[in-house]
Amino acid sequence: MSVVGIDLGTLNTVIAVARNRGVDVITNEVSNRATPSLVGFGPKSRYLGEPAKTQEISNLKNTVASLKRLAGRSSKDPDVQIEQDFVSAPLVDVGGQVGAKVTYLGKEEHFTATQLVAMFLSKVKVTASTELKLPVSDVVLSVPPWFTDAQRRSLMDAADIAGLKLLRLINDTTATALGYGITKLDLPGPDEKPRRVAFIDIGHSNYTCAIVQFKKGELSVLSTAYDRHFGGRNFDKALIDHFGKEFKEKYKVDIKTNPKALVRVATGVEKLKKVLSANASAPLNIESLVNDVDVHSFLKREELEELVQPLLDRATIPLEQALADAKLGVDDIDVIELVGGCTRVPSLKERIGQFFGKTLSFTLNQDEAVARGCAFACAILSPVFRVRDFTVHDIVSYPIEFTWEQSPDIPDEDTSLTVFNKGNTMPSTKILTFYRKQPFDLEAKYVKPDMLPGKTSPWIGRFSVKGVKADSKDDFMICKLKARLNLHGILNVEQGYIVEDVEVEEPIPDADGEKKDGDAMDTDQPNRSADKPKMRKVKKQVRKGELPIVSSTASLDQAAKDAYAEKENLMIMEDKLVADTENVKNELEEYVYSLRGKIDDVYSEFASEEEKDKLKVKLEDTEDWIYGDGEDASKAAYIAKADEIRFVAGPIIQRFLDKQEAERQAVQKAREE
Ligand code: ATP
Ligand code: K
Ligand code: MG
Repeated sequence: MSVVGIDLGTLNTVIAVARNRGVDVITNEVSNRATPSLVGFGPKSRYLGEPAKTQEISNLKNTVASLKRLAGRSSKDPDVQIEQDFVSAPLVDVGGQVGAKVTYLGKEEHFTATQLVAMFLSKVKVTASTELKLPVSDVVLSVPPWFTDAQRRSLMDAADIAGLKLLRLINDTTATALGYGITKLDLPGPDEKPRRVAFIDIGHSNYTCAIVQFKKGELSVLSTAYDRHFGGRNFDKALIDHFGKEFKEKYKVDIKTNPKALVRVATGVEKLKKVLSANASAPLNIESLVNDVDVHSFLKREELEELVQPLLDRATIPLEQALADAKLGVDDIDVIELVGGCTRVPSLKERIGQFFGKTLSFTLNQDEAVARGCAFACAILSPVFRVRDFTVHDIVSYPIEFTWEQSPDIPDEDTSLTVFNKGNTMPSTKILTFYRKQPFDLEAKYVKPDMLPGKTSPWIGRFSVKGVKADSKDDFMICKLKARLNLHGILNVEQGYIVEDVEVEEPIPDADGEKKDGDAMDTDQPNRSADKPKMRKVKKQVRKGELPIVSSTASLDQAAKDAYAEKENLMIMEDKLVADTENVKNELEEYVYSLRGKIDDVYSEFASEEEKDKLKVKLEDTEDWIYGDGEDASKAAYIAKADEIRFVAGPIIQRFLDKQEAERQAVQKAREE
């Protein structure tokens, strides 16, 4: 069993694995350490990851990007409109959630964002298990700290559909902090001043700053702040607009109305942007952009900075917010660690450096820190691994409240309670108490909808508490509900039970006895005595039975999840058949090619002229077939063709092998004598 961490980035996904020696990043089928976070659809199969990127430009309408940013979002959310600018396939409503409309196997299909993420994760699973030569199940997946309950549940469902066991969804800056802390041997001891680090991650679409406090063996997130729409793609967009205008004037080509040209410019400007991070100026040259028109241009770094001025002006807002939330000043921060591809941009480094008045630190691998942290988190949780103990205290991103209908029997009862506040420790459990004579419902929601991404509904879930009734004396049942914001950052009412107040007798503890039961504080003064323990009467709440709870949340129900998983498995089989067919076809081609080379060479003396002619005709026919009618044949058809050739070539090859064997034996015999 393997231990895998996945940084599902907006642009690239990085997979890391924990091994006994430490954590390594896995390379994919084309030896890249990052895989494009893309899924595409074709007439015969899907394209997942690298092939989706290779096919992208000729398959724009059927290629979906921004997977994680779509997951768990409503199609009506204005944020989805923003995403559509970065996704070439049309986004549509699929049963309330956003999804993509594509043509797959020649048919129009609508897939939900959850399904699309599941498809990509299926590929991640194959990439990891191919490289590790082990089955992959246990994984930890990163998410931005601002992900809501619905977004998190969508990713959890996706992992489930892909057949992965998600041990934890971890906030990405927390993963980075874990990777930083767990490898440091010089963290402050319990009585020393803790080390405070600002982790700043600016990626393709998202900017997060987390202030984290370290002591030996533990980390505590003090605050996280973010700009949800700040990253490399905003730089790219500004550059595309700039060159789009320029090319329209200079070359009379309009990239806005030509999707392929637009993608080629997008690829060009991303490269140019990277060159400008290391150089004062850079060229942009694209051949035959539209109708054989070659375009040439050039940009200085200052010009880029002017183009993204509005963005740069926002660059320190998350930093101010993070410090304010942590109630700290810049001087309280000991180290500023930068990760994410976009922190390579000099103007951003400059602004962040100026803000803190300190040298910035780049000791983590900017592209791999999140994935590595996820692998450490997975190792901590996995039973197959022993790692150094390291405790992670994360925090709640948005305040959460429960609301309920007033009990007809308790007229002055409150009808809502904020149970988790922003900045509270996560995971966290709260026990709620209700006095009721009948079943009742609770609803959980985010207290401040304005804090949520886009126009996210604040609703989290409805929890129906069953089995409540008046007791034998027509009194209330005392109902206790266990609400938990769990390791993944989602809210559940995990358990319900009833308690009764009863009087019990218990020994009176010694005056210097350490333990007194909290519930029993209001009892008689303890009586001191040297010999046998004196008893006292205390009122205690004893558990009297379970209360069934029926939950409805943004998670898919089991039947829907099973149906998606079944569909996913069918698509995997379809992809596999296409890949196998392609392999068998390639083998046939190679077989023809190699026999043609050998028939007048090493096999020549083992075949009669008639046999040679027959084989040559067969090879030629087969080749014609492969490039003609057999271009797109079935796996079985390719195998049958190979068998036909083998029927003719087999005896010849056998004679050749027999001769080789005879020679080998002769040599051996000569040696033995
Ligand atoms: P996110 O974290 O927002 O979900 P991600 O994790 O996929 O996205 P990263 O891989 O951290 O993003 O960063 C990718 C971005 O960094 C891209 O926009 C890329 O163009 C940009 N980038 C990478 N290298 C450089 C560079 N040298 N100079 C400028 N930008 C760069
Ligand atoms: K990444
Ligand atoms: Mg990232």
